[in-house]
Amino acid sequence: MTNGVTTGNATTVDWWLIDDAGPLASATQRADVAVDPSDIDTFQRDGVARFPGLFRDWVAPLGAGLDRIMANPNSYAFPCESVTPGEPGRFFDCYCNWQRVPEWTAFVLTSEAAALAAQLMRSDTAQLFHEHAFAKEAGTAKATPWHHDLPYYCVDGRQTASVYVALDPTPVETAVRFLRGSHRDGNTYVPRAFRDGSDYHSEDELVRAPRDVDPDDPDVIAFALGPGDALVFDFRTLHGTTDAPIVGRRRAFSTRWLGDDAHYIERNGATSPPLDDLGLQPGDRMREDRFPTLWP
Ligand SMILES: O=C(O)CCC(=O)C(=O)O
Repeated sequence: MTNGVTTGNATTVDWWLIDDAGPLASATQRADVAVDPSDIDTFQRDGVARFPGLFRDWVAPLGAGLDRIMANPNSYAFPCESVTPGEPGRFFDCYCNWQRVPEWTAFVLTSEAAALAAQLMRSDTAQLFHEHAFAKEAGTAKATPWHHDLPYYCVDGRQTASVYVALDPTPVETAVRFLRGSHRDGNTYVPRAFRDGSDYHSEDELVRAPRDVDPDDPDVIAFALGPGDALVFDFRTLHGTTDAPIVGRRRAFSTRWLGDDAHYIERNGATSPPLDDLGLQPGDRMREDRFPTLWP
């Protein structure tokens, strides 16, 4: 335990507050957005694309929800503190709370995120997998280890997207960096714990994720972000940060989206979130009651 919070994303509260999210999805409407074809090409080619200011109006409500969780983490699903005793700052993350935080429920059910993800994935549909929020407080000098998201999940597919919304001004030095084109390298990398960078135990044939990526590699890209700017990246795109100390706060709210070809997969190792009770067979589409299709 650190600060009274279980280390590693364990949870004592039930993720599912809503038995069947389908009716809620049908009763609500998502905002549309016209994505420029050049941004779709960028996302497909580089594995990441940027949308300045798109979610400016959501910054205050999304941030208020995250601050409530950070003040009372054990009442929410999968809280995690990744700064170890003696290290400066606070590196907090949590996921699977969109049903518990009304502002986040409103975001997934009404914002442009679903339409944006669908178009970038070149998918007819966008199905919500879950959300993941991050906060690094001033002075935190803990790198986010290089990783890609797909092998943390019990899903596979080539049409996936994370819509990552910056909630604070984020200078390029402390922003998430991406290895451009790595979503197309054919590798699946071993997931890593954020707390100490250690590899997850897995019986699958996975490649060890890079411990660091050459900062002078022209394919390492990062963007200074303002509140409400979004980065959208493929679950297969490698990303991480340096250990440059955080100035001010650096919070972000990410929603994870599944496209037409995404499906359930059984992994021979831990997944995050741990979803081994879904009653699905490999190849099945994820359950609509838990993971509602929100686009179209
Ligand atoms: O904000 C960060 O440092 C990490 C973000 C991340 O790894 C993700 O959204 O998948």
